[in-house]
Amino acid sequence: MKTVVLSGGVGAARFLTGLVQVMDPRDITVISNTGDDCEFYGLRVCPDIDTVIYSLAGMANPQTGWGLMGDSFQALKELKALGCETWFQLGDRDLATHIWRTMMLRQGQSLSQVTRTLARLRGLELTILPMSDQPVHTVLETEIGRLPFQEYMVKHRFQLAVKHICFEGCDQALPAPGVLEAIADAKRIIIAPSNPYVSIGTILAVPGIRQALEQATGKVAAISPIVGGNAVKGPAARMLSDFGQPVSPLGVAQIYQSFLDLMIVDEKDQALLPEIRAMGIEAVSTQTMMTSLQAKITLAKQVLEFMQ
Ligand code: FO1
Repeated sequence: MKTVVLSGGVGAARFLTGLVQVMDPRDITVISNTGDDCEFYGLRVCPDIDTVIYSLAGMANPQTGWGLMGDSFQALKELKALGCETWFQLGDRDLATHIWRTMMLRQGQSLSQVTRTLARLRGLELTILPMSDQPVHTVLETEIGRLPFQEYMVKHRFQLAVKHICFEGCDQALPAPGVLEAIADAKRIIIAPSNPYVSIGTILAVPGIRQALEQATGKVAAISPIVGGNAVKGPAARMLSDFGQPVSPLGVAQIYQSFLDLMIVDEKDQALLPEIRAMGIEAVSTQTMMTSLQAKITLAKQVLEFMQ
């Protein structure tokens, strides 16, 4: 059954690791956030695309969820000696991906083409589409000024209050080829447990994508990235609070309300189900913490059952 997954980085990669075990990966299309993309040392880095590819290829660093397992950082050490900033940890083997991607883009290939080839070269059978082939840059207006996403996230460890989020380039961006078609054809659309502002929100900001979800005939479900008042990973809880939203699956459901059919929350948040249902959204609870391969598989299986 054709299934679309809207994806950020680590949380989405964990969920997809389970999903490919419980359905035919050839029926899965991932639409990936590219607002976090950045350039270091002249190289194009696509953290969310790479996190999904490395995870599904069994190559990801299990401690961080991003980067490669067992990677070394010799190139970064030398770059530091040459006076470069090295706060973004690019491993030696990871750099090969960014060099190769940059080469292909410079030869005139689109990001979708490069991503498709990369996924195939890593042995993956599912389709991974960037949200757009045009550059979109997530920029945060913080208490110390405007910061590109990775500076806010990694250099400042997301400890700054966020006043506003901009998706620069978004107005000129088009959904990548196949994105709108995949949403229209899907029987199931799953919003991964990713940040609703800077992962999924970025995808929704590409002109046409939110509208495609609103018009989709397939059922749309979201897995909450907020559990028991905290984000499983990253700045989602802090952002909900900065924007005056409930720091709970309720706040997440409000962001997706115009297209969401089903909200899947952790059993710790079971008490919120009636309030979500009162918004006209179906709601169910289950164990959503993906701490082992078995937990990822169990969650994926349950999500498919809930969506039947
Ligand atoms: N996250 C960090 O917290 N610190 C890093 O140094 C870092 C490096 C990095 C390198 C390649 C890559 O693909 C991802 C990397 N990430 C790093 C993760 C990334 O910053 C974010 O987690 C995502 O952009 C959010 O989805």
